[in-house]
Amino acid sequence: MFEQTIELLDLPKGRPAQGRILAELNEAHDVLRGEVWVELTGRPAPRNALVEAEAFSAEGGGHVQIRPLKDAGGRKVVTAWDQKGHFLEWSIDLPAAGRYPLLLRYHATDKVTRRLLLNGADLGPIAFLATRGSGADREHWDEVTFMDCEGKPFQLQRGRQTIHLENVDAHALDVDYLGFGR
Ligand SMILES: [Ca+2]
Repeated sequence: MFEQTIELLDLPKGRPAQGRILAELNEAHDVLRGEVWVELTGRPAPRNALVEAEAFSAEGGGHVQIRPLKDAGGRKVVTAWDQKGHFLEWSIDLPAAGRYPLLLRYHATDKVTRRLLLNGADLGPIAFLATRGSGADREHWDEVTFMDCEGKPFQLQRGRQTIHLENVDAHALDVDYLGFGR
């Protein structure tokens, strides 16, 4: 396991970007190559379409814990969401109708599945890849976006939205915030 931060230069600003990052590891007698596909939204999520995970509006089937994240200026996260059938629900007001990806900042030590209901519609399971580390540091957290079953952002009306996520695999998912990106 290794981590390397690189700076991406000359990418279009304010627009989505997709591409590959190639990596070469030069050993004494070998060169190991790997690649990863990346997608950048190009625009930060609108602040008014995000909700802190700890500000959930409903909970059932268990009780999460809320704890502060180290060195994060008082930022809090939801943890101990590791029982099957335990669900959380959040309400978010969207200022305008449109197409939005679901966005979530999380930490997980294993691959995790949650059942998603959006405004009461059962959209089935969504999967989260494992992130790094224990979740104690900011670098252990990743932001991920989800699209609808056609690979497009969700078509949503203006006003109150309800996001419902249910634990279906008894794996833990720690969440910082969630909502809708651009
Ligand atoms: Ca939070």
